Amino acid sequence: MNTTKIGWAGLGNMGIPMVSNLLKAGYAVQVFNRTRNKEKDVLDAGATAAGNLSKLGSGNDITLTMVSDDAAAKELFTAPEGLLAGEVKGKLFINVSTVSPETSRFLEESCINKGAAFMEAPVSGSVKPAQDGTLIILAGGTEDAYQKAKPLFDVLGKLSLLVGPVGAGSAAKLAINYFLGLNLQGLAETVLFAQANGVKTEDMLTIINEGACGSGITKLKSPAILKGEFPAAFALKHLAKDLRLAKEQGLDAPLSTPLYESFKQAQEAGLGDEDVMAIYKHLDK
Ligand code: NA7
Repeated sequence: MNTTKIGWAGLGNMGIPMVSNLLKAGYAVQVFNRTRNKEKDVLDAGATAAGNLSKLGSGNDITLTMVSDDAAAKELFTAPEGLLAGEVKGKLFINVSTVSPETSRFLEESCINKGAAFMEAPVSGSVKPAQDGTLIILAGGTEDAYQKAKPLFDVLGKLSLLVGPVGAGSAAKLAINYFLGLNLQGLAETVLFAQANGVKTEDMLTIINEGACGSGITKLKSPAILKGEFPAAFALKHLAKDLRLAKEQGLDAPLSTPLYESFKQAQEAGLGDEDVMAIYKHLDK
């Protein structure tokens, strides 16, 4: 059993497999999720329940957060009964959700004001890499915080990089998710174009995946296109959010606006809770 006490807030699609891996690695993990019944799986796997955020923050050495967006992360940290409400001097907080660099710096300042340390560590990879412990972790913060967090990152991911101070990890995450969006949109448009000209979807996907244009993401998402089923590994609404954040962060490239509009429209059309690859379904009209 590892003696560092770990707290975890946010048990969605990503939080649950990540906590499961920490438990398997021998960490004592205390958890809290807003919708309490979603704690069940990890409690069954050996986690304990904090009951509220304040206890979670003050009762553990390192507390990680994995929630939907900027507003949720801010609320977790700064609500009157939030993570920082109790005595947290000397504790380390790590936000692994994707938020803007500005929100990350706000969270850092909130922690420092309470005598605690903060690190951002958004992850690249969705549910399968989270289950397999093969995420890529894009850390932003001090070397000291990184060294404390590294043993956890080694459990959760296949690679972690300290890319700079708080804000840099979030910027790197927005950049890689822009690239992800371009890939998904490109894959969908390409297959639909071929299909409209009489090429079977299966054949077009084989041409892509067996050639130089094939990649981890095209191979991963091909089965969903073939089945026409898009259960969320990474919900489309989250990528729409990341593309918006990238634009707000200054991304003004020829494809950035149409790409964001495409995912935004797909979300507005009701596909937000399906997988990012449901962009194919949206374009297939
Ligand atoms: P999910 O599966 O949509 O889970 C979102 C989690 O965030 C879930 O635990 C939610 O709690 C929690 N949440 C959302 N809003 C709040 C507020 N306001 N307060 C507390 N908790 C909240 O997302 P994923 O796990 O796939 O992804 C999370 C992050 O990774 C995100 O940054 C993505 O961009 C990538 P609930 O169960 O609804 O009570």
